[in-house]
Amino acid sequence: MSERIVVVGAALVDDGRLLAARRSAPVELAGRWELPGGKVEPGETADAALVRELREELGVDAEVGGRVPGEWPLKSPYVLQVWTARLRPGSAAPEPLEDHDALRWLGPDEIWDVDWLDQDVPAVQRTLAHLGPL
Ligand code: 9L3
Ligand code: MG
Repeated sequence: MSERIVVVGAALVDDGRLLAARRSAPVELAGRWELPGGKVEPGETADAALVRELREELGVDAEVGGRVPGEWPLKSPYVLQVWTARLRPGSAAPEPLEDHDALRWLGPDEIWDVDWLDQDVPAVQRTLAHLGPL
């Protein structure tokens, strides 16, 4: 009943920029920006889920680093956790293959130029504090 389901989001950093993805679905979230990712499936580890989600959503081959401390409530029963990630050498460039209709690589001065989902705002703040200079 009170089981929570973890949604993993990627702080995917490349060349000093953070990837933001604009959701195209569901309609109440469409147009808002997020750290890409999704639900951890039963029996799956968080980092395996993130690698899978980034492959499915963006077509990339990613390597997951460490977890950003903290957890942010989403619509019950979901909670958001964030992990750092990088593109593996030879990975394709990210493309919005499902659930997104635009991607942006945000430089340090551009992080707040996009309309992040409400729940992603504190997660992005904590991520930046955790990472230090991009
Ligand atoms: N969500 C919020 N911020 C994020 C992510 C990856 C997801 N950075 C929310 C949106 C959905 C739910 O979590 O309500 C499940 O995400 P998905 O599986 O639809 O990506
Ligand atoms: Mg998703």
